[in-house]
Amino acid sequence: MIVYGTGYSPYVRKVLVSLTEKGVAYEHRPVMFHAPDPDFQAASPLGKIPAVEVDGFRLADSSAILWYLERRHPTPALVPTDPQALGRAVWFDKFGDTELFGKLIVPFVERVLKPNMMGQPTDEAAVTKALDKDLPPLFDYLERQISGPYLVGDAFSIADISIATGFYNFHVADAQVDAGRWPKLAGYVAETLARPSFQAAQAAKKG
Ligand SMILES: N[C@@H](CCC(=O)N[C@@H](CS)C(=O)NCC(=O)O)C(=O)O
Repeated sequence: MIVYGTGYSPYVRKVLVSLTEKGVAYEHRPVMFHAPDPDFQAASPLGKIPAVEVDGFRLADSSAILWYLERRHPTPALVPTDPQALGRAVWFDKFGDTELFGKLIVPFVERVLKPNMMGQPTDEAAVTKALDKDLPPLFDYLERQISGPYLVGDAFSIADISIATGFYNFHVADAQVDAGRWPKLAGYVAETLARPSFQAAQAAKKG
């Protein structure tokens, strides 16, 4: 399997973590979004990352890819079968990709992406707004949801992958979850990012 997308992307990381958890070998091509690589363009209709290609089959979108992988390589399962657990796993995948991601990524965009890769100045006020206003209600919610090592049921799942992935970028941007205010979330994030699959994905090529 070929995986397109820089290792900086939280969405690409979802795919790399899933592949490692399932023990599937892959070739990583760390392209930026909208890269003019014809093979990547063919795999990603909107030019977004990630996209994958396997034996001529091409697919974009991290969630679509995770569901494809689940059917193609069912063990270990990353999608629960119990109806309520399944519903919650899909919810956390969606919540992570949409509500959480846009706010969690702000420190990375402002402090890493803009100055180092886009030649633009950091807007530290935007970082302060994310940290002080936008993220606390989401962290409060997650703190209430955590009661063990996994977000859903008694096994690691797509819920954990999709919630934890953006915290790597958060940490790279010198931002931390305040363990005094959100002790369960801080512990959960540290433990999840310490998994070998996340460690391998974090070491993935960035470009
Ligand atoms: N829903 C997509 C979102 C992917 C996405 O937005 N990736 C970003 C990079 S982290 C991207 O390609 N951005 C370029 C764009 O939005 O045009 C997924 O889960 O894969």
